[in-house]
Amino acid sequence: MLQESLEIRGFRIFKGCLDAPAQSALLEDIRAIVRAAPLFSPMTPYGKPMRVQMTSAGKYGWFSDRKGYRYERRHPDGQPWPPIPDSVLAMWESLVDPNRHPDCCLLNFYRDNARMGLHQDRDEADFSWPVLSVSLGDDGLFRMGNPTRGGKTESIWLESGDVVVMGGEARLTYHGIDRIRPGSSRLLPKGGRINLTCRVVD
Ligand code: MD3
Ligand code: FE
Repeated sequence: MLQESLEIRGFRIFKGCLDAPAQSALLEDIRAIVRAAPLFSPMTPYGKPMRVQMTSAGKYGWFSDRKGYRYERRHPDGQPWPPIPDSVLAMWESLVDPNRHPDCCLLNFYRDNARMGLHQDRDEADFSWPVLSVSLGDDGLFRMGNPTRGGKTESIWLESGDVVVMGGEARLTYHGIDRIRPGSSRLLPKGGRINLTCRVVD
């Protein structure tokens, strides 16, 4: 695991952190999660399904419906979420904190036309904990804004194997994925982009 990083607006970006074998191994762990806890399209509080499909591992999973955004202890099918893979915990231990594990590993899956609008992540109790993100598959155009809505933004392409740590000033920064670049990676046989984020929730 490469640990050289660049920093933009408090986002620590580790380009090419995972090599091809590590990406393939992580993908197998993700397939096991999706078998245990199938992907679903959360409903926004406005009643529209999100374009990104999701599932989670860990004590909590992120969920959304007409009642709002929140963390739940169970998948919508009623089962507890599967455990966070050791490979992911090892990355958290070396890049974030060896003494406190994340409560949730949220898995986002982007098909060709999926995107995620600018938003803040604020359903967690303690924003002093960073969020760790791992990208796999097709490139995604990641946009970073400001701690309040509006203002200038900066974008970078996140590629398969890139890792980002959002702590400090970056933790409450508006961010999103404008689009993916279909066909840019051969990791996923049918294409698409996976992003995994680890969060401390409680
Ligand atoms: C900045 N995911 O799951 S990862 C999300 O690529 C999310 O799927 C995007 O935004 C994705 O909430 C971006 C980078 C990221 C993740 C969480 C953050 C940036 C963040 C939380 C706080 C601040
Ligand atoms: Fe987010």
